[in-house]
Amino acid sequence: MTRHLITSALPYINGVKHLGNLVGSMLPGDVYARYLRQRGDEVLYICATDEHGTPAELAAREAGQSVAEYCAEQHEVQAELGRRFGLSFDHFGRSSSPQNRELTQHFGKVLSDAGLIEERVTRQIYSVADGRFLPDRYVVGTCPKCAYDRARGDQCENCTSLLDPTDLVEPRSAISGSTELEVRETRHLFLLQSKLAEKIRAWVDSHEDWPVLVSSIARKWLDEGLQDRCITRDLSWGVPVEREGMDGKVYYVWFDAPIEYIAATKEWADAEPATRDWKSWWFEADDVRYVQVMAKDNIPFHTLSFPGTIIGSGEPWKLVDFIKGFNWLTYYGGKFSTSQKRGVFMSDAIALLPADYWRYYLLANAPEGSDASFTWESFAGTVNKDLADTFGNLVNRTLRFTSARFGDAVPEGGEPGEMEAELAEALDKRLAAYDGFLAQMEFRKAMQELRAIWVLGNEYLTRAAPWVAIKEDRARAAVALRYTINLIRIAGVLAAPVIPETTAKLALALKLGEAEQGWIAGGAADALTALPAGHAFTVPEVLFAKIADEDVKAWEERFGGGE
Ligand code: B3M
Ligand code: ZN
Repeated sequence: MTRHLITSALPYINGVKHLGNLVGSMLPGDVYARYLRQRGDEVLYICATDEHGTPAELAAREAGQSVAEYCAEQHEVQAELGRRFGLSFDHFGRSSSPQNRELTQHFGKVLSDAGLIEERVTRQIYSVADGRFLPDRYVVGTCPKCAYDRARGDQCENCTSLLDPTDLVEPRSAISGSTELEVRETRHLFLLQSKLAEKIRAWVDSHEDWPVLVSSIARKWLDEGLQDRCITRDLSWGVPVEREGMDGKVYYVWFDAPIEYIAATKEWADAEPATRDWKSWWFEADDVRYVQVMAKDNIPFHTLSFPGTIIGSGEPWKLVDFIKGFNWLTYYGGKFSTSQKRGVFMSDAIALLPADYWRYYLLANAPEGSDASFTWESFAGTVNKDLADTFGNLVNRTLRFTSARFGDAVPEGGEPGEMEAELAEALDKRLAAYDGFLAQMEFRKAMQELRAIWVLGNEYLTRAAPWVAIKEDRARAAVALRYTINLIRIAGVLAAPVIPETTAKLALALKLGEAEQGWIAGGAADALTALPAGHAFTVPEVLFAKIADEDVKAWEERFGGGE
């Protein structure tokens, strides 16, 4: 049987992630993992914080902490937020782990042994005052094209020209502001991707089922010609390069970060070595289907660089089978920005409302085909219409009415008729579609089907109108309520990967056993009679509170709206 390995792109360590990061990597991975587990499949879902690189160092400095201290603290913050959002990682690791150091150094060595690494001397900007080489983006100065005075050494934000740090007029260090800069020579390792390009292309081409977004980005880079890539940096924070004459150098963060997918699996196994085998998931793992989830800017690293590392190693490490890529979630059409603190961050969101409100909204509006825009109005609209009025209301009005007229158990009596047959038929179609979309990780379409199933329940209930029927035909009312309660169980089971907190409450209210919470496998007709007459329940509290217009206004003001 196939085992499923799932990884979400690793959130960078420099602060709490925003809703765009959540919907672009972690949340969809979680829903997919939950869906497969519920189907009874074996799943390993791995994520970690990405902790190396200059931005981590600078964030630590700004926080007045050592970088190790800073990363340890921020890792805990992100892990806790992940738990509060219900992200069901089997392991949430750290790219600064000893396991990742060991594996990264291993790959560095085997690539070198394979003749795919070359030492080259490069010329880079050195800041005397800071006592360090400056990455291009940390050199700022006046743009030679538009005279913008805060242009970065890699690109001018104002006129978008691509720059070289030496192009800047009056360059200075973005770290200290010092203008005492020199061009110095420094020796680095280059991965000879040009030698791997044909193998990488053949591997990319062998994946016809990849989403267009993913394969088109990979092909564009291949068509432009894969360049050899510098995989080391002059930094102290990172995985040290163990090689003569390379003291004080570390591997580039984008070299070690994907290796952390493997290393985090080892971290997971090392915590319980008697029962867990990390290598079986990664090495000669032909029975594993490996799925990665990420936003589009990460796609080149996962379709070219990391596969290059693996293919180049010549060792039978697992390559990814399917990549789910996302466009951007924007905030009112603009960028969510960690550095500028624009938009809604996971910590803000969870302080306002429970995770399920966000989870459903984000998936229903996932930036799949194109970018999608977050606005407070659309958020409130979706929550109120879909979660409160459609699903929540179906559950509460059905169970409350049943409880009042028949007591706290699935009503007994009567025979199903045409209406119930029609319900089963409609449900069968929706079930198949929903299952198919989740299996293909088409989340927007899946959410449309889920909502359609909730709507189906409401329409059936309105048509069957037990509150009318009960006046003359109590058995007819009993059938309608019995079927609706069963439909509610089905709807809850199907929604569990998406809104797990709510469906757990619902499962408790419906007193469902484990088997009754497993994926709906047989046909709808069977599923609609799974809870027999007499099965006890309790009426749960209102599942979703509505968001008021005042809230929308207040949140727009607090977080910034359309301006
Ligand atoms: N940390 C995502 C980012 O910061 C990056 C993903 C790494 S996945 C190996 O844009
Ligand atoms: Zn410019």
